[in-house]
Amino acid sequence: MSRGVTAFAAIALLAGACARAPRPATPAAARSKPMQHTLVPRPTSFEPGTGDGFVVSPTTAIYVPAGNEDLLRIGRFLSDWIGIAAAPMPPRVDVGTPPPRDAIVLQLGQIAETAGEAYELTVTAERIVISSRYASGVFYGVQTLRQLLPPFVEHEATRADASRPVRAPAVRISDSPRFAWRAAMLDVARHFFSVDDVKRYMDLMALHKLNCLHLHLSDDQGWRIEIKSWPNLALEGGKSEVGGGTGGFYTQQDYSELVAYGRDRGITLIPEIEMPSHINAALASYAELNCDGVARQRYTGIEVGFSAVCVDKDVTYKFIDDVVREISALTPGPYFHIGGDEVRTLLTPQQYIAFIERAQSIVQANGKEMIGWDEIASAQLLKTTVVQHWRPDSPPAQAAAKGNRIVMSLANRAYLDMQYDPSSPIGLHWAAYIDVPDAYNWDPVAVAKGIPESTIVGLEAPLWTETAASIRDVEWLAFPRLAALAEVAWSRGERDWSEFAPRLAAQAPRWTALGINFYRSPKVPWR
Ligand code: TNX
Repeated sequence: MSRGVTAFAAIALLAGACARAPRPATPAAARSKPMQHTLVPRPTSFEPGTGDGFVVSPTTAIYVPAGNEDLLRIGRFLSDWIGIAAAPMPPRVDVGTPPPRDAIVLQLGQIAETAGEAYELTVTAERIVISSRYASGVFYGVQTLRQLLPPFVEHEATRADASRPVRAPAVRISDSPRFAWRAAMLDVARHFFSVDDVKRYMDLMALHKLNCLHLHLSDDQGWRIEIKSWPNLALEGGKSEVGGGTGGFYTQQDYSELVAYGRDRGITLIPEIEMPSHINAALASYAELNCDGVARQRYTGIEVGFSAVCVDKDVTYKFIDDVVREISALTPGPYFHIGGDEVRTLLTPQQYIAFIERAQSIVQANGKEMIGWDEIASAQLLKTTVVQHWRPDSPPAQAAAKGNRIVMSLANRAYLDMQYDPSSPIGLHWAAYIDVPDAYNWDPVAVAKGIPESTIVGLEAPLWTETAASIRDVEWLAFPRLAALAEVAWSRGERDWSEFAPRLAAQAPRWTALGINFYRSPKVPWR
């Protein structure tokens, strides 16, 4: 392996891939064969091999190329995931030459598909081989391999049972994503979620090949990240949350830990500081940010759109510049999300537009590309700015006309905080009830009605947490819908609920082994 390829591969995984990888060609033809596998998201091609497949034995080792830190780390992940399911010790990770049998080989090299996250996976009785041009593709090949192995492998307490073979079926898989932007959003402002909670969410995202986590770090109810030049934002603004709980915030070190955790799992972090509205927590922390110089009361309700920064004060832009600068310095990913939605009071359309353009300059000056909710499309946008389309009733025409990249997050399809049906004990329903088929049966390009496919870079599934107070609540809202949306984002070709539903149902034992609190929707034929 040449050094050049190795270095490039490292960058590809480190930077994460959302919206950076080349766009794949038009979808391959749909296949409507009977279910051959239970993989979610569905891979591009799956050809069953002959024989019984590969059995992980006490002597099986995982081989990675010498001198490649990314593949070494991925090999160690795989070893941890297999754990003690087949032997008293997890499989050894080796940088030597792989033997002809009893080996799981992770390698970089030429494969037919050029997209950054593409991989090939071959399982025979002798070996398992995962190949990709980049470490990010190897990582996804390993996620697929996890799903080929028995679900009990995922669970520490149930897997040390030598009577059950750890077998992967004989197969040849070739796979690559349809969209480079496959994101989830977690609102840590309405309720605060610990570093461990966010890591847990990233683990579950990675299993489903999602590659971007947008953290909604501030809102009326709370400010969740330490800003050294404005310490009260976190110390005061971090103290509240919906319902009156104690809130919390991430220190800069916590945030960096999340960045690194995501990077190792192919997930780019996108920080969002919401402005010019949804900003009460900051207005409660610093009196000078208010036009009247009087600090606001903390807010723990769930109404939206009542707060706004004082657009006429210089200190407002100093504040924004400091916040964007400090967070950008901790964020290797290329994006900074400024919110920009639901400015219901205080600002005229002209003031709003002027504010967005000024915020955009600040983000640009700090070396990042701006993202905003779709309202920002009324402003003059830089070519690099990304528009996140959430309002369900209209296609993102304004953004498309300007040629900006669009991420689809339709509230009536992709909002994980919507109730499944009227019996859901948590969740909102202002946009829709979204049962699992509703999350699955849509196409981000088709719903954009005539907007060129090339402007739609992918999708994001936001999870607002007005009604979700714990990671158990988050999991219940996210699963199974996040898996359905992951397939919408990853899989090419036509999709059909009746083909997907049994595959989705087959995830239940693995999710149970992982301890996921998922919703057993009556629409899914759980076994
Ligand atoms: C709309 S979507 C919001 C959020 C709420 C969410 C609840 C968007 C850009 N704004 O502030 O939390 O609805 O579903």
